[in-house]
Amino acid sequence: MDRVNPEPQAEPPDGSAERTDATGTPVGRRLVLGMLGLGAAGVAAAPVLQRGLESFLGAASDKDPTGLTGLLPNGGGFRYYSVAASVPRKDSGDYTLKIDGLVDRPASYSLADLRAMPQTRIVRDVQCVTGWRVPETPFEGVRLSHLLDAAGVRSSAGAVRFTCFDGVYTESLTLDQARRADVLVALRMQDKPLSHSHGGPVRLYVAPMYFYKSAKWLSGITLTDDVRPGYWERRGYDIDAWVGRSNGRDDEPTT
Ligand SMILES: Nc1nc2c(c(=O)[nH]1)N[C@H]1C(S)=C(S)[C@@H](COP(=O)(O)O)O[C@H]1N2
Ligand SMILES: [Mo]
Repeated sequence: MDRVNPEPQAEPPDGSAERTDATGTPVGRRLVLGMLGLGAAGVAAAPVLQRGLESFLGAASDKDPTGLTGLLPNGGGFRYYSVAASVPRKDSGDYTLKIDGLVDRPASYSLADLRAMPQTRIVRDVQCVTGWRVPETPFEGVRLSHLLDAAGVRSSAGAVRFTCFDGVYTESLTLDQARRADVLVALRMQDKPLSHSHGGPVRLYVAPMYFYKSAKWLSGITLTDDVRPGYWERRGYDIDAWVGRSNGRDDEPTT
């Protein structure tokens, strides 16, 4: 039997989608109706319209708790997801990645620093928990384990917390998960530098888990004692988000 998974981007379980605007119209509903009106023309003109819609969403609300930007196409079968209404653009001039918390050597890396480190390329299917999938997508970047080793993780650390320069999104992994060879601090996707909409210049890439673990616009890596649930995990999603084995799929037949 098909299990209907909750759609985090459409209706966060915290009820924030039910906010109303000044006229009493639920904000989420109003935006959905507006966007449906775009039809085929909206899809064809997506790259341009997307920016317009992002600023429209930004005007409608400070943040975008409805996550409706997730309905926007992002090219090549991807959807654009951001829980923040607008995200600053960063490039080699102003990007920094900090590592701190329970480490002996806190560090701050520029994009050039990260590019100078050994790069690993991984090709897997991207899988969003809401059902869409993009087969065989190459990601390339620095193994997270490399950065953890450089920082000198203290024995009291048990987890890693990730923060983003959108100012809202967070993610987390256990230390064991974070040390896996298929977890990257990614600088490239589909053999190109990561674009802004895909979380550039640097995003997390957690190959064996649903794509919500792959935090975009990564700016901070903090070693903590225990796992701190991330943005979607505080809203009901599994922390251990193994593809095919989490978020309600654990009890399904494995045949
Ligand atoms: N900072 C940030 N990272 C995020 C998200 C987000 O809203 N903000 N959404 C997650 C989800 S649910 C998915 S499916 C992917 C979408 O990545 P894409 O926009 O490159 O398709 O990013 C993940 N990382
Ligand atoms: Mo997702």
